[in-house]
Amino acid sequence: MTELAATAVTGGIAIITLDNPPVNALSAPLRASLLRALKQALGDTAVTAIVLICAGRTFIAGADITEFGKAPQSPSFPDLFAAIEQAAKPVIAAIHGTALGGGFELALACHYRLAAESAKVGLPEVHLGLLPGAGGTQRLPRLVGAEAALDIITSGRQIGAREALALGLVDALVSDSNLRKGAIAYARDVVAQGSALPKARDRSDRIAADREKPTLFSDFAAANSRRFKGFAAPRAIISAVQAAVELPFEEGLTREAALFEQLVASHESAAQRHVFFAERAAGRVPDLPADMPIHEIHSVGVIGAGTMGGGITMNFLNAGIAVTLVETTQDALDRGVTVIRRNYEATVSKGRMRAEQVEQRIGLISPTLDMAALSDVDLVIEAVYENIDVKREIFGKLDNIVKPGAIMASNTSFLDLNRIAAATRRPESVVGLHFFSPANVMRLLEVVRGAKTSKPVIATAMHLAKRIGKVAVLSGVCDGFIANRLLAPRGAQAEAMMLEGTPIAEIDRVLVEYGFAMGHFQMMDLVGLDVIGRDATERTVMGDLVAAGRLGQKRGAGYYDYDDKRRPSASATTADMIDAVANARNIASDPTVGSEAVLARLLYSVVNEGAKILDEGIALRASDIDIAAVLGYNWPVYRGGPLFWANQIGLNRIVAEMRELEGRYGEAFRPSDLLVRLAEKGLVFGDAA
Ligand code: T1G
Repeated sequence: MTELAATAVTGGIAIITLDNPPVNALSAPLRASLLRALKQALGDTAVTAIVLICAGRTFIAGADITEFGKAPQSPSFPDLFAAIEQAAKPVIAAIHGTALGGGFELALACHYRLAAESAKVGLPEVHLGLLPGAGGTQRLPRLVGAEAALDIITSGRQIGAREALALGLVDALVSDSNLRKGAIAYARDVVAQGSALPKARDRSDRIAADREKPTLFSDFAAANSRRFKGFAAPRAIISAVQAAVELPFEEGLTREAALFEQLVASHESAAQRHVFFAERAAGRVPDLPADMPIHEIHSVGVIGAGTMGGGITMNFLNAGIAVTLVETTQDALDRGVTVIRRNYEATVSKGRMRAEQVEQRIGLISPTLDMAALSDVDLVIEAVYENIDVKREIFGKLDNIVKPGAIMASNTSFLDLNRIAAATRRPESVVGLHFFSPANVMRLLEVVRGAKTSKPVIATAMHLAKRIGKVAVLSGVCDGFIANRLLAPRGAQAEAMMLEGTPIAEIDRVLVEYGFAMGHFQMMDLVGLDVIGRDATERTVMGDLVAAGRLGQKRGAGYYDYDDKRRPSASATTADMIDAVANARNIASDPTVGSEAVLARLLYSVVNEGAKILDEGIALRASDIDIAAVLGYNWPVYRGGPLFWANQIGLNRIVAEMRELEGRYGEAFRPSDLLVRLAEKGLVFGDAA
């Protein structure tokens, strides 16, 4: 059996190299192999010190997440880490890439930590609904103090090598190209010094100081209550770090383990682990060979410098890609560039960007009123308003301007991409790139595959998404593609319940209680009712509100009234408008009572739409639909997305309840064929039906 941890001894230094592609996840086989190598080196009298280093692109990136939920396999993390920490010879972690989770926790159990200059360390377990379960909540506070430890663990952020050195997380830095040699030299120096081996667990100075701050933990919890709302892991992390300050090390480890076991068994963590893998699965397109040639994208054109065009442009500027920005008037062009500049300046003021980067990025824009300037770009993204004739006219012109092989993309959010492609002589080069507002923030990018879009163009779009920090989900052509189509029923049901007499504040409260950042009507007010402007075929409350100038939060009144702090409150005017529209449309009063009943109306309709999107082949897989909801509509990540959530409820129960709802509310609740097939076979979304 090839050992995943191989040892080479040079000049008395044992270098144990871990090699478990792609990210050296600390799987059970790797833990076992490492323990064998460690014991062998400790028993070898020729060995005076031990270096742990990794092959490939990164140090250990954490426990093997695929092992969660399975029977634990030895050696356990605590056993392996105790063997390292209690070793009689110096053990030095040589870190490159990203030492994360259990990987960084292993480094904390080592006596010394060396980092390559480009390395990063972190404890991102919180993003999986977990906490560092291998001593991280106990060792880290002893090195950096409770406050820094709470920030690092609850944020899950990656810390660059220089900051790690300053914090005392690593002991020295070496150049990227010199990590192995630097670690050997460092080991030799450690041996030569012959001093006692430092153990993080023995450090008490930092936590002694923390014991003098009795409200440290309650203050931290209170200061972050909004950010942590609905999430179990942050609260558990606070408890674990508090145990590090208040309990002896071993008791703190026991406390940490108990909290970890609770989290790893929770629905929330299962949902967040599902999202982790779903994000990565979304980038895989079955019918695209792995070696599919892609177009090199060195320059981009964006047509339209409005809200979407500006946000789209920023994605490319952030990736260092030049953008030719086209508008029809100088005023619109100037306004577009000004908004981009202001966005960057706001980021600088938050300390998340250096001031000199603003000019660097703005300097990548070539503003122009002349579409002919797009003749040499590799990709053009059209981001003008949603009118099929305007888009077809633009693509007809582009066809005569852009170079052979250039990709022409539309940011359309629901129009028929095939009709847009048909305006050109090269539909194989036309693709949809549907960004979500604000386009420079939302991570979802729907790549819309037209009937004639070529495979290299799809492969290029999927690859480009990752390059600009987006998660691409491939969509077929339909009204609303995936995310907008998926969530439309939630709005329809919310507005139906409103007209039946269910208070809009109750509907919104149920959605916020479920975990959405805000309810349906509050979101409409935030976006602006005039912006949403639907092609209503009949009288609507929104239409009456707009006619009355109640455009939403920006006007201090929409569905809700807003005080000077923009806090929403019930509006008698809106209540009267609801009654007037309900009467005009002969809608009987029949309020939906109870949170569960309101939630079922709102979200079962979404689950049903997701099943249709999947059954029609618009989405490649169930988890893509979950990703579209989580990343496109902020579906609470600890719910895993609509289809993952439906699986947890049980499809049989959903079908039965939908049939009752169908009897009262009709078609929208007729269970889709796929949903019925899965339920009848005792299957779940994600199974082949
Ligand atoms: N376990 C299993 N597979 C993993 C993995 C992991 N920890 N990390 C990544 N992969 C797979 C991933 O699914 C993908 O597979 C491939 O590796 C490349 O990943 C005890 C309990 C390291 C920053 O949360 O953040 O330790 O799709 O596409 O963009 O306290 O992967 O190719 O088949 O993301 O270069 C804590 C998770 C675990 C880190 C690299 N650690 N990973 O990003 O590549 S819990 C994490 C990442 C834990 C301890 C606790 C990123 C990355 P495939 P990728 P990347």
